[in-house]
Amino acid sequence: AASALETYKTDLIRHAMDVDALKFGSFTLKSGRISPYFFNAGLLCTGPILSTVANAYATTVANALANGSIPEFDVLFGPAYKGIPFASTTAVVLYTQHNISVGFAYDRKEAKDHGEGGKMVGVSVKYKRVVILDDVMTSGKAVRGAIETVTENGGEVVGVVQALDREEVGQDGTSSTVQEIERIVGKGRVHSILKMRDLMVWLEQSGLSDDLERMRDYREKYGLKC
Ligand code: OMP
Repeated sequence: AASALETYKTDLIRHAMDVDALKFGSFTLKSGRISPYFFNAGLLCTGPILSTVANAYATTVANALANGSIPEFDVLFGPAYKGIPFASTTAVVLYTQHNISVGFAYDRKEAKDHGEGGKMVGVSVKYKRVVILDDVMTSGKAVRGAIETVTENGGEVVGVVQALDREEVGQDGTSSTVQEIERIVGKGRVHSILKMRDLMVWLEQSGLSDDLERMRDYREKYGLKC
């Protein structure tokens, strides 16, 4: 049998299931892939759930810093829109629970043509080491956009932390999305709270064998070959 998941992971899965942020069924993804599960991070929106999510992100960031897989950094960047509350609450928890002090920044989807101008809000990323905090990565299109935004504004992306790694093959169809993104930001620098395999462990331990079977089929088709 698979080994038990850490508490911060099962907490997140349970909370996400409670509010339908994590669903099993049949869903068409942005990439056109038909998936047996969908993770809608936008529904993780109560105080208790945000607290669980921010704790889980902060634990993931702190672990990655502690084992040296991401270097010390200056700014947490939350891409609009869903990344914004996650990055801000994670910056708070990094400070209060882990004594790690970082800035927080996000972008607008539409540039303002007067006043503050530009797309960026929050602390400046210029000449700064930046970690991107995002919800979920499938083909990597969304996260590539976030990397571009930070780079165009003079920042250096030194890490990416996502809530869920769907562990799928990327745009070139051979390597994984994570490998493709690590070619841009550096090897070992893409992290996630949960991976698809964690959801499969959870389904197995919960006796949900039909869903598990559909997850296996999907993984066979679009998953990492390892
Ligand atoms: P890629 O841009 O293909 O990596 O897909 C990631 C984006 O798809 C996320 O930022 C979401 O907007 C959306 N998505 C989810 O939110 N949850 C999923 O489980 C799957 C997707 C998706 O469409 O692939």
